Order: sequence, then structure tokens, then C-alpha cells
Amino acid sequence: MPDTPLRNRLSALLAQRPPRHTLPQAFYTDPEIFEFDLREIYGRSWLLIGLETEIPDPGSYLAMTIGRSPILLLRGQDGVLRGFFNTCRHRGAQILADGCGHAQRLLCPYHQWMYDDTGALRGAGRMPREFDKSAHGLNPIHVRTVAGTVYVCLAAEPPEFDAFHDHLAPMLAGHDLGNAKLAAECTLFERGNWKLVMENARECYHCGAGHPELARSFPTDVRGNFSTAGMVDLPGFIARMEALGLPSAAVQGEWWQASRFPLRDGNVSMTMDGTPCVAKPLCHVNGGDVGSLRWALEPHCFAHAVGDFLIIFSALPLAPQETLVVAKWYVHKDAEEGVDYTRDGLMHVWNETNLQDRALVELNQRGVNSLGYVPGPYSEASESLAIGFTDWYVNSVARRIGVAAPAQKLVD
Ligand code: 3BY
Ligand code: FES
Ligand code: FE
Repeated sequence: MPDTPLRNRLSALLAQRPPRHTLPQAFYTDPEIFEFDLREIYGRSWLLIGLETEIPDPGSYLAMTIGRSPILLLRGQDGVLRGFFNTCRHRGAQILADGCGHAQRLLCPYHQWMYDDTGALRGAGRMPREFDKSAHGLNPIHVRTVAGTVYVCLAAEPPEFDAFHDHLAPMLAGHDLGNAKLAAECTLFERGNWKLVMENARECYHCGAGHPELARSFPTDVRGNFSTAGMVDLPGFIARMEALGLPSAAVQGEWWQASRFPLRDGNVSMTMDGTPCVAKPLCHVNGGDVGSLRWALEPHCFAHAVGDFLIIFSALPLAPQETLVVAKWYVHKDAEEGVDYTRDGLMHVWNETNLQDRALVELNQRGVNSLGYVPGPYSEASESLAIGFTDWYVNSVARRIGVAAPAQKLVD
């Protein structure tokens, strides 16, 4: 629970926010609120990390930093995937550098304390005989998987996960992510608060004008929005996909959404010409012509699984006005680069899109920083997912500081 002055400030800011408007300036600029976000939002949410196949064998690990917390996913000799804070229990040094690799044991580089693959402390030289190693194992984090995708939560008591799992697992089953490999990764440094990154990522009001490459295949409607509600014959598409054995209807929980939607007519993949960019697809149903399965988690990501690849977009906060955007592309493990796909063919559309979005986020931040900024109204028709994101955020803040959730419906 934050201290009283911060609680009072947050509570006053929530109370002054007009519903269905962008947030008061401090939420996009204030260092104290940024620290609150790291602790109470990123520190308590389920976050999508990637695929199990990135940590395939006993001893493989993936280390990364979430906010200020280095974490570690490690597959044990018993095949179990475990997560830990990558912080030594001696004096707190980060143990493994961020990245992927193999480690049978975890050796802290500072004073050589050694942990086994279950996080138990095995070696701590020059400590007294009565020192209790069993009380100094690595602190665990929660790890869950869904059809080959991996999620972590740093909180002692994570939000409920089972409903998300049970809905998403059958939707993802046809995409064979257990046989996918990481084919490309791109990290962008953005001069914008993570919430501006996410608000931008949750709407396609800007897509028609802002994303010429994506808009070729992405189903923006005549006004340029991404909105499954506005799609021509969405029910017909869903019925066809479900008849082919792919659960597709939109489902959502408090912090997650999933749905399959059609690409623009004649497009089977999110590429420049709408044709697949990978010769060996992940999904064989209907020749890989399965639209896109989109799922998204508050606070930080969305993912699209088309027939031939999967892309994950994730926002990681660095500072009040700095965010890392990590994009990862996955293809079938047997697809060979240069033979079955090229990196450029795979990455082009989303790379251009992410660069365009970075420019938009940065100009958004510059305008929001102005003395002249006041919260502005979202378009209910075109920015419903962005509204969903900020509503989820303000509800989460309200819950953490123990005040009633602010009204979110406009009073007529
Ligand atoms: O969540 C999505 O699907 C992203 C992709 C482009 C715009 N936005 C709605
Ligand atoms: Fe890790 Fe000292 S901080 S061994
Ligand atoms: Fe965009």
C-alpha cells in the first residue's frame, strides 16, 4: 500500500478525471507515479514473456528485467520451468546477465554463492556453520504456461489465471506453438510513458493514416479503425473457423482479451502482399488462411498469430518518459531462414508499424508534457480498446489505494 501523501494525491487525480478521457498529466510524467506503476501495476500483473521453446531443455534459461526487477526463467533437470527473482540472497547482486543461455547451476559473480536449478542455495563460502542455507534460496516468481506461451507474475498473490488459460488454450491449440522458434527480435527505445505506448497500441484510429504497410492486410474499417464490431461478416468468419475446429469467438476477462478476426479480403498473412512470408506454416488449418488470433494482456502486450507466424509486442517501462518496446517473431521450427523465409519478409510490416508508432508515442508525450495539456476525449467508436486500457488502469490504481473505482460511464 503506498504511503498516505501518495494515496491522497492519486485519489484526487482519479476524482478529477473526466470519464472516457485521457489521464491527468501526472500519470504520464510523474516519477512517484511511475514508481507506483512499477510496484503496483507491473509488479502485480501477469506478463507475457514469450514461448516455452525459448527455454527448451534442462538448464536453459531466459533472464530479463521488468521495471527494476531482474528475473530469471530456468528449466530444471526435472523438466520443470521455474521463475525466480534474479537477485542474490547474499547482498542482492544480479546473478545472471539478461539474455538467454544454459546454466546447470546459478553462480553469483559477486561472492560466488551458488544456487541449484530449483533455486536452493547450495554453496555460501565462509558463512558460519549455523548459517541456514535453506532459508536463503532464490525468491520465486509465479510462472504459468498456455499452449506453449509463458507468463510470469512477480506478486506473492497473483491475479486469477485459470479462466484466461482455459479460454486461450483451445484457441491457440491449432497454432502449434510448441513447435515454434524465435526467428527475430527487435527492441525499440521510446521516449514516452508506458501508458502512452499502450494507449497507442490499443487503438487503430491512427492506422489508416499512420500505418500504410499494416493497413494493407489489417482490417481497418472505412474510418480507419480496428474494430471487430465494424467488420463485415465477422459472425460468418467465426462460424467458418469454428467449423474447421478453431475456437474463435471473442472472450475476455478483467485483464485479458482474445479473439480471432479476419484479415482484409484476399489477405492470408500480415505481409506487404497478403501472402504468407513463411513457407512452413505454424497453422495448417485451411491452408493457413485463418485470419489472426489476437490476444492481449493489461498492462503490457498484444499478440497476433496468423497462419505462418506469431508476433508478440510488449512494453517494458524504463523511466517516467522512457519505455522499451520488444517485438518477437516466431515461425515453425523447421522453417529455415533464407530458404523458407527471410528476416525482412517476416519483419517488414510490423517493424515499419512499430517505428511509426514510436514516432506517434513520442509526439504524444511532447504534447502531453505541455502546460497546455488537458485530458481529451477518446472516440468511443474508434478507441474502445484504449478506453478499456485506461479504465483497467484507473480501476487497478483505485483498488491498490483502497478507494472506490471512479465512474466510467458518461452521464447523459
Ligand atoms: O492490439 C492490436 O491488435 C494492435 C495492433 C495494431 C493496433 N492495435 C489495435
Ligand atoms: Fe551474491 Fe554476494 S551478492 S554472493
Ligand atoms: Fe499503431
